[in-house]
Amino acid sequence: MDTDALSPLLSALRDAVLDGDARGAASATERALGQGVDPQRLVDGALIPAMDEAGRRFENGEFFVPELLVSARALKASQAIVTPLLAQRGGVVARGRVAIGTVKGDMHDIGKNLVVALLQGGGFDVVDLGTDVPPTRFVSAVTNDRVDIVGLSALLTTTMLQMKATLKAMETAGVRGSVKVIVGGAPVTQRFADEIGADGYADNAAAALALARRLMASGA
Ligand code: B12
Repeated sequence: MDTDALSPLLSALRDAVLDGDARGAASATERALGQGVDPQRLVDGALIPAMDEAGRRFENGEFFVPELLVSARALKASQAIVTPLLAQRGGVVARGRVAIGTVKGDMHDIGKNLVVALLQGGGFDVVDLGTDVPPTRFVSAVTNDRVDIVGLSALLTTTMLQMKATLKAMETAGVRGSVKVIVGGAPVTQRFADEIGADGYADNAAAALALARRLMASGA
């Protein structure tokens, strides 16, 4: 489909998310998929730009938390349709096992859910620990779920510090050496990842999948 034909479909989805219109977002998603638009294109061309715009409006005082919430709910109505399609792309052979969650004190999960979908789509077996995950829960995922990689997500500058606390808890429990730890989320940087001693950082879901594959190839 050429870009001209695609853009009204993407705009309709983006606008429905920004209007907090969950039904509209679901039907715009179905309509675009019905016309052959790739699900990843819907994520990159409509869902992520919608959340960026919601964030911009929040910063400018045009949106408050209730507006952010309804936009996030509308986005999730689309994500519920798109995620299984992205996750289906994987092969049947698991490439490795990843436990991933949003760190303690942090409820943001839209980006983490995208990472989950792409990892599943890339053939990884994923244990999704959800949001507000305390360090002890990440530790028990390593001991009980036999994971190769632990993924930590944080969207707040305050909760980023929980990443460091989680790595420390893994060290104290004696399990840090048995897994690779990857980190991400809007405020996280490669520099921060290096500072806290994480094994990898990625700034988007596709890069997170590439990173997880690299780590597995290097013997995670
Ligand atoms: C939606 C949203 C919310 C929703 C969240 C709904 C949900 N279920 O997720 C709600 C309304 C609940 C919310 C609440 C709050 N929010 Co908010 N929120 C946002 C917003 C607009 C979008 C976030 C988002 O979903 N982005 C889209 C996704 C796709 O991007 P992403 O998360 O970065 O993920 C990608 C990458 O980072 C990476 N990635 C993510 N995780 C991981 C993990 C790994 C392992 C890897 C490798 C990669 C990776 O891949 C992802 C996919 O490409 C942002 C602004 C923004 N533009 O970021 C503010 C923002 C994050 N929120 C903010 C704030 C302040 C809050 C509140 C404190 C507001 C309040 N006063 O109550 C609360 C905190 C609640 C809490 N305890 O968590 C601030 C944070 C400021 C800061 N510097 O800390 C922001 C930046 C808004 C702003 N500009 O001020 N929020």
